[in-house]
Amino acid sequence: PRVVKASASAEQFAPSNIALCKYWGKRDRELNLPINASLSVSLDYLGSHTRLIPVDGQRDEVWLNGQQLQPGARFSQKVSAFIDLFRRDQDLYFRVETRNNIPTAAGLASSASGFAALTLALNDALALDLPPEQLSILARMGSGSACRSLFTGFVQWNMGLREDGMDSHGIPLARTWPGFCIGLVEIDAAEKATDSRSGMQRTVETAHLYQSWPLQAAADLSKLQQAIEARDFELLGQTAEQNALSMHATMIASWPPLLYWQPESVAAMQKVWQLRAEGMPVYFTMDAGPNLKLLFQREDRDALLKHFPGLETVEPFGP
Ligand code: 2P0
Repeated sequence: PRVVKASASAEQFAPSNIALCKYWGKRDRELNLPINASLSVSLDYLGSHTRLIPVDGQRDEVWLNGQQLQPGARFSQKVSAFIDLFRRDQDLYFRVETRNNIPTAAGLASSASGFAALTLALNDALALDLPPEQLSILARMGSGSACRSLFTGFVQWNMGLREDGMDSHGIPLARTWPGFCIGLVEIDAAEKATDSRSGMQRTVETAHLYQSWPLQAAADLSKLQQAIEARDFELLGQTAEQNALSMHATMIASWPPLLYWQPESVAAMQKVWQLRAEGMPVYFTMDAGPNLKLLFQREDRDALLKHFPGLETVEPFGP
């Protein structure tokens, strides 16, 4: 982007997002260009608030949920490297304060909302005035899935064909779905041992099963588009659940094997299958962590809460 010397404080929010068709595998690791297109739904009020304050020092200060991180911490380095894209060779440093109202690094995509909010805040602090698609491209370079968190509702991330990545960004699918619910089943909020970045790399490099993933993702993407267009909840749920399990199958087939599930994750999946057998249309999706995200409709919320007490529910399109 065009860099302006003057900088000001800024504060922005971006939502987390849950992919219904997952991003798993890169064709370019520097630019975060995906091997497959993905489709997500943004989580309304759940996400990251990021504040930027210019500082006089010679490095950025990164704060996460009220605590200052060591300059060598992984998140701190990712944030500074990302701000380098904006500062280039200028002496322009920030105190970056990020607050997530979702558990950090528990497979609830806090890096997506974090880099999206940081991109929006940098756009303000540096008075860049960039259009949403360009902000989405920049956010993608911080964390791939962040390009989807620039928008609300259903969002598609096209893989793009260009080598420079200028056609690989989020696009909002202007479709609403009142009563569509996402429930967060927290199995374990602890930071995971293998982050998505190295997990997907390992899968691409070592799992023969990964060969089938782009085909699965392409087929699922068109089914999801159809389901959203027709508000066909069963088609949406089935497709999202099969997509998530297919992604996890490629991870399990990697070497060393990559399994994010815990015994409680499997128990929760079996509970969902049992409820479905009893006639309740509820489905799940899972990311690079042990937690489940349930997909269901508002009319089933009370019944579902009996089986998943304390379930945090988000209605991305309202009741
Ligand atoms: C997704 N995930 O589509 C998939 C499903 C995790 C599982 O996008 O290396 O943190 O920063 O581009 O975006 C998480 O991957 O990875 C992710 P990088 P990112 O939501």
